[in-house]
Amino acid sequence: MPFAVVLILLVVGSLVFHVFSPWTFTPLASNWGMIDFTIDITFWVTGAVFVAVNLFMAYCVIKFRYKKGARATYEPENKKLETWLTWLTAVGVAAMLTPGLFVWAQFVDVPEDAHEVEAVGQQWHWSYRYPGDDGKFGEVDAERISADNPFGMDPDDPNGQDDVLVMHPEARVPVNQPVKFLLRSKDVLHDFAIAQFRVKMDLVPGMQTYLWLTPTETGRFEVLCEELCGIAHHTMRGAVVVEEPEDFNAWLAQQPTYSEINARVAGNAAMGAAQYAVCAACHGPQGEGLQALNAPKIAGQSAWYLKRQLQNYKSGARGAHPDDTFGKQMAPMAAMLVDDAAIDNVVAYIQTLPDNPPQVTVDGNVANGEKLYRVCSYCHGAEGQGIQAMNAPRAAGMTDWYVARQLQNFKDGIRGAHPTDFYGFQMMFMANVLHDQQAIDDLVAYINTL
Ligand code: HEC
Ligand code: HEC
Ligand SMILES: [Cu+2]
Repeated sequence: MPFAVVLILLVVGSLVFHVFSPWTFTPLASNWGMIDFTIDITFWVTGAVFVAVNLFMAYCVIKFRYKKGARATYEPENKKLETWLTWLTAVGVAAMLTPGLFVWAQFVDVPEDAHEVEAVGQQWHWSYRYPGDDGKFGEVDAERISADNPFGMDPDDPNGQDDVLVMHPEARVPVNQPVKFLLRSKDVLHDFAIAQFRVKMDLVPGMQTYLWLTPTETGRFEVLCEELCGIAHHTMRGAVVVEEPEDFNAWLAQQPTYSEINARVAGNAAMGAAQYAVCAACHGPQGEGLQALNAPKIAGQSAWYLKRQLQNYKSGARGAHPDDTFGKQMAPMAAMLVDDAAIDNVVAYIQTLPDNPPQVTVDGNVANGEKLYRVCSYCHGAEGQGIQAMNAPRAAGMTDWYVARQLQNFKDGIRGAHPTDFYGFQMMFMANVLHDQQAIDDLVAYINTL
């Protein structure tokens, strides 16, 4: 009897939960209402079967429970019942599968007027490419991928010169126009998914896959990598911003093309030296860092990372959190660098500064720190040297008290929580594996040995 009650409660509980659950679908923002319809049918069919089977089981448990002296009769065949069950099952399965076939037929049939965006996945972030004014993508080849050519573009292909390269994980598309996402992976399997659009597709190294949709709402929608196998795919967050065509065109026009990126002049260290005079007050004349002023060592840090941080401080992606006491001191300094050329120049100057080892100020259990560092090494390198392809900066040989504070800031959401701080966001997930101050100290003590 208690078992029958449990079965009935299970059914009632599941139904109540389904109706009142806080986990509902995100509002639909694309043309794929058919996919919701398919899922609804599946819910109805499997829900009805679930209720029927479990209630039948409860009924049997009650009806045929042990009675003294009662004997069961053996009745293996029942033609009528079997015919009924076969037909019901066939109808149920067909009801679940048929709409899926219709949706799939539409899913692989891309409208002629769809414009194209390429989404490139790599461990662990997204970047995007638009075909430019000629509407044609240039040739790419995985063999050509390098730090200077992250898309593997063919420098001699005329179609590629006007390709627009978006190096960060936020793409934009115009509302109410069909868009085809071409999907390419540089390394392992990834999966491009946007909940509000109801679409997802795997990225397979060595081949190009695609999906298409027509966004019907403006807004910012999160891109998730829904690949399960491998570490850190959950940190591969990005976004697709859907906006009015005018806004989209204005944005696209501002993005650099492949040939513009190639034509960029390197920063001028001599001009940067003048700008650095201000920085020296806090970061020290040699960029060695001054703990008394909470300013870290920046000499010896990679140029790409310094540039991105200065841009983040300027745009408010970093240093704008109300509790970010030290970031707030830095943000107005970055604002003094008027344009990208000024940033390039000062960074070029910082690259000329000597890379002296800083004083060690943090100690902890190195053996424990080594264990904790294992996961970090995927992105920051076994020697803590930093890996540009992972967007992860150098951590070894930098000011240790600053590294410790950043980990705490990531943990507390003081750094990395801004919606356009794409890479800081990733670190926020990672810092959460460090449970307390002791873990941070142990880890930093280990980094000090690298
Ligand atoms: C008023 C003091 C001050 C001045 C002047 C200053 N900074 Fe900073 N800077 C800081 C502090 C404090 C931090 C650390 C912020 C934190 O802890 O989050 C910082 C952080 C940075 C970082 C981030 C380093 C990292 O590893 O993430 C960079 C890059 C940087 N500063 C460059 C500069 C440059 C270039 C200039 C000159 C244009 C400059 N700073 C001027 C105080 C200053
Ligand atoms: C999935 C890749 C990934 C992993 C794993 C990872 N990081 Fe990071 N880390 C990053 C990225 C990307 C950044 C740069 C964030 C930015 O641009 O603001 C970063 C930034 C940092 C910074 C800030 C450096 C500075 O100069 O401000 C520290 C400190 C850091 N990571 C430490 C760690 C530690 C310790 C671990 C292991 C617990 C770890 N990271 C694991 C990707 C990763
Ligand atoms: Cu992934």
